[in-house]
Amino acid sequence: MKKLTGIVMSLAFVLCAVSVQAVPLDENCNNNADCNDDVVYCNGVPSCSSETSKCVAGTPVSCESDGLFCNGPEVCSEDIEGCVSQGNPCSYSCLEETDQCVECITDDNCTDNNTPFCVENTCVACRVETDEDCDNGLFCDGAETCDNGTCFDGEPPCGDNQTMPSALSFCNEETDQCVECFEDFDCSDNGTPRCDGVMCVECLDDFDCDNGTFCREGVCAVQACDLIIKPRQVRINKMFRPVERRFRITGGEGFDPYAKLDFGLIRVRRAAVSRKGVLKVLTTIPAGAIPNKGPYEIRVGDCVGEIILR
Ligand SMILES: [Ca+2]
Ligand SMILES: [Ca+2]
Ligand SMILES: [Ca+2]
Repeated sequence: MKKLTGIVMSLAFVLCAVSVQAVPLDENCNNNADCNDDVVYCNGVPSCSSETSKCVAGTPVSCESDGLFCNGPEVCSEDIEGCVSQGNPCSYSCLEETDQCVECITDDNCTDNNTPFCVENTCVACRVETDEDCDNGLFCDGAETCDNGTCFDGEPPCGDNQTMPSALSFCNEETDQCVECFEDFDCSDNGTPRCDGVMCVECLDDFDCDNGTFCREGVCAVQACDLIIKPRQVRINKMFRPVERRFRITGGEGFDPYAKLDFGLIRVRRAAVSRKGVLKVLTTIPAGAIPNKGPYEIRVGDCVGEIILR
């Protein structure tokens, strides 16, 4: 019995092998199953033509669009034996609304430091009329401006250096200032040979002045005298509110008690001159307005003196 079963199965196998004998294209066939598929999915499955009874090529798989532009066209994939999106069709950014490839959509798409802003899908140096985008942080080469996405250089604010040595033609990048000089060397006028950092002046201190004159604000003053101020010391430590202070002031040769008073940040409220020519001044010292302790200059006309803030 076992033997008979074996024979039957062998026979069935041979019959089967004969029946799957595939038919190539353009050869005679009886039905679709006869026709040989080339195992390529995307070119479709061959079939047996009912008209000619020959095998004909299959219809290539057609993939329907998913309506999205930015994931690329849908195409047949042999790998998955189905349709796939081919991928972003743009080398930069893709705009789904208009089905367009563009340079950028947001600033993040602009990776070149020279054109970091995205304006109307183009990477530009500056946003429309936004001069700050072009500012290179330098004062001395002028203020850069933005025009239609492009930055333009500014005019140097101090002019062309050194063509007009008497004008404020030097530029100080540290203070953002046009200056006449950086050092004495830049001061060509013998009358004002010293540089105070901004201007050429006659003197920086008394040593620059002859004939008993004194240096006052860059000028050697003919009339100069020392003030004698009482009290000489004023306590400002832990001063939380303004305080009144009275001073009695006399001076050396040239002292004029009626001359203009200059107490700087200390406010002069009243001044009077005694019969002996002593200038009496009532002042208010504002709290917190005078930052430094130490000598504090006071002027009466051409005369200068100092009190000591403690
Ligand atoms: Ca095929
Ligand atoms: Ca698509
Ligand atoms: Ca600049």
